[in-house]
Amino acid sequence: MAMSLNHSDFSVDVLTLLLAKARPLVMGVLNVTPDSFSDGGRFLDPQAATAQARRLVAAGADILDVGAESTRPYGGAVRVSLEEERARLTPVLSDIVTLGVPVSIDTLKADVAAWALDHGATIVNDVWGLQRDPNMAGLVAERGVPVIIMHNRETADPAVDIVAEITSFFQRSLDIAQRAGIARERIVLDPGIGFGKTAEQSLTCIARLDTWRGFGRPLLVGASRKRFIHWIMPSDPMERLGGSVAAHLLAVECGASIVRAHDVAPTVQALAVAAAIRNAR
Ligand code: HH2
Repeated sequence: MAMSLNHSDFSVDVLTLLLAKARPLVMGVLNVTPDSFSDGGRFLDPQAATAQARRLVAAGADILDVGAESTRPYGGAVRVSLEEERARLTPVLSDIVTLGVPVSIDTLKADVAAWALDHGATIVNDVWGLQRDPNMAGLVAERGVPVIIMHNRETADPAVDIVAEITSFFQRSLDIAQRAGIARERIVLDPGIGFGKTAEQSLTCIARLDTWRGFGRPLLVGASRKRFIHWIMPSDPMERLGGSVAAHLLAVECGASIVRAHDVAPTVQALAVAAAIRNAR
């Protein structure tokens, strides 16, 4: 039976929330950026950002993932200074941490993560899996917070065996985590859909997700509005809702415990219907 949790429970153990809810979690995306690939500029204004956060929570988001620097691998996301990233987050973070769901900070910088943890975020989302900023692992260990380790690479190479590459990347990140003193039960693994991957490799990541169940950690998939959908059926980012929902449903079938979505209401509804059909079997 589901029980209610407050956001401090989540910092104890990601599995606590998963077990308590007994269903996949939906992480709602909040981009306080001018240049995110699908919604850049829409939520740069603090009022628009907090209103969007409220909508995401009302729609059923279990976690809010806030980012102030686009991670867009191709198409030239502008690198943002520490000061600028913090300035974008400052008017938003203190408000969204009061909404009753845990907030994760999506950043490449340990200094930004530390600042966000000081201001109420309780999860670190590192799209370089502890392998970019040398201070990230130490920070996560010291604060004892959950961390999302996402696979990434600079460029896509169709010749790469993406499943094997992600497996060794995860192993390397887990070794870094262990050496830093991060408890294994604080870790979530994410194959990083669209990051340094061809469209086919992104599809493979979802189809072969069960490969990484062997690490014994919850798996997160963020397929929302990503380019592989356009590769299957040409569409602008804002027109990829059907593909995003389909990808997340299949990801859950293949073992994902958390999906990262811009469009929370349809994702929550689709997951609930899929679960109900599964239960009726
Ligand atoms: N995808 C994006 C950003 N952060 N974090 C995790 N763990 N997994 C993902 O798949 C992931 C992520 C890209 O999406 P978005 O935040 O909308 O775009 P941008 O990075 O351009 O702001």
